[in-house]
Order: sequence, then C-alpha cells, then structure tokens
Amino acid sequence: MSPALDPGTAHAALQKARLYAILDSAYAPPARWPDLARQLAAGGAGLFQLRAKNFPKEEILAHARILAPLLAELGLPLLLNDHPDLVAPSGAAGCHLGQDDLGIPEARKMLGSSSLLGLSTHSPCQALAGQALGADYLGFGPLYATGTKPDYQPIGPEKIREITGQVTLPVFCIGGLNPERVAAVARHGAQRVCVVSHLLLAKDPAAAAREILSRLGSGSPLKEAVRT
Ligand code: TZP
Ligand code: MG
Repeated sequence: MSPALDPGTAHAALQKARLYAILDSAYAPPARWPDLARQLAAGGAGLFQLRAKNFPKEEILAHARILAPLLAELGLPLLLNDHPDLVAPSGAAGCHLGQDDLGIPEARKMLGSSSLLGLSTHSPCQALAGQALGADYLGFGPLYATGTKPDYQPIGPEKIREITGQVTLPVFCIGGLNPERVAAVARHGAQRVCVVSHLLLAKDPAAAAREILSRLGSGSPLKEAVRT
C-alpha cells in the first residue's frame, strides 16, 4: 500500500481547504471516483469524503484503499463517511460523523489526535458543542433543500454568521449548493463550502469546482485558524 498522508500535511490541508468534495455513490458509481477525485482536485477541491451509504464495509475499504493514496499523492486528505474502524486499514486521513453516529470523544479515543474528525451539525448550538467535544472541522447544513439529505429541514443561510462568529474551527456550509447559492452563502459569511450533487453531475467537474470557488470569493479561511 502507498504511504498514507502524514498527519501534519492532512491538518494543514484542512486549514487551507475552501471546497470539500464528496464522492457519493448516490450520484456517481465507484468506477468514476478516481477520475472524479483527480478532476475535482484539479479544480481546487481541498478535502474529500467517500460517502457510500449502503455499501458493504469490505467494498468501502477497497475503494478507500484506492482513493486515499491517489489523493495523498496530491497532498489531499480523504475522509470516510462513518466507519472510524476503516480509517487505519484504508490509510484514510480520518472520518466524518453525524449527530447520531459514534460520539466525537469515543471516535477520538479510537483514532488518536493525528486523524481528522469531522462532525455534521444542524444548528449553532450543535456547532459549539462539536467544537467543545474536539472535532477538527464542522459541516453546517443543510442550508437549502437537497435530495442528498431529503429528510432534513433546510436551515437557510441566515444562521451562518452566528456560527462563523463563534466557532474557530473550519466550518463547511453544505446542502443544495450551486454557484448562485454559494454566492448567497458567501454574502452571509460562509468561507468554506461542501458540495455534492452539483459537482458529481457536472459535465466538467474541474470547471464546476473552479466556478464554485470563484463564487465563494476571496474571504480568507485562514483568519479562522489564527483566531484561537
Ligand atoms: N449533509 C448536510 S446536507 C448534505 C449532507 C451530506 C448533502 C449535500 O448534498 P448536495 O447534493 O450538495 O445538496
Ligand atoms: Mg454518519
């Protein structure tokens, strides 16, 4: 197996990342994931997740073992949606957990401080709690209605500033984002976004990633990092 991304590089890549891309089996078959990862990385995505909700564990492990080294060569981290137990055997940089998954303290105990741990949050209160529990970054959404998470009530962009004003961790705004909405969430203070279907369904994923980043504008995410 190729060497995993070293933890220092993974943490630095997280701080720099403004666009988080998710390789989701609901929108793209696994055979396309390596090429999509390369194209999205070329377009400026700085963080990646593998999300295959109904796949057997062995299949997730097999795909992660391909994607993690491919991205590591580019200096970019791969996180697994769920499955903290697959992080070490796959060489992934960490995992992303939801409110109903294994808790952040338990996952941290399992993975140690070098792995990246992300948490989905749906309110400012959950975001503050996630930071206090020791997550490395937060997802915040869904901001708009999305078929990717159909059972969730959209939050709307108004609460973004409340979060970015109080939380020092990197916060990735997510849910129903396309270029127009990215421009809207940027006006509400978003500095980082996570986009799934818009990127995976794009004819030219690299161009789509570039467009998202240009709509996000130039607000520096590093400001968050220096505010301790
Ligand atoms: N968590 C909150 S919204 C969401 C997740 C995983 C899905 C976002 O997908 P899309 O296709 O970008 O709306
Ligand atoms: Mg989960």
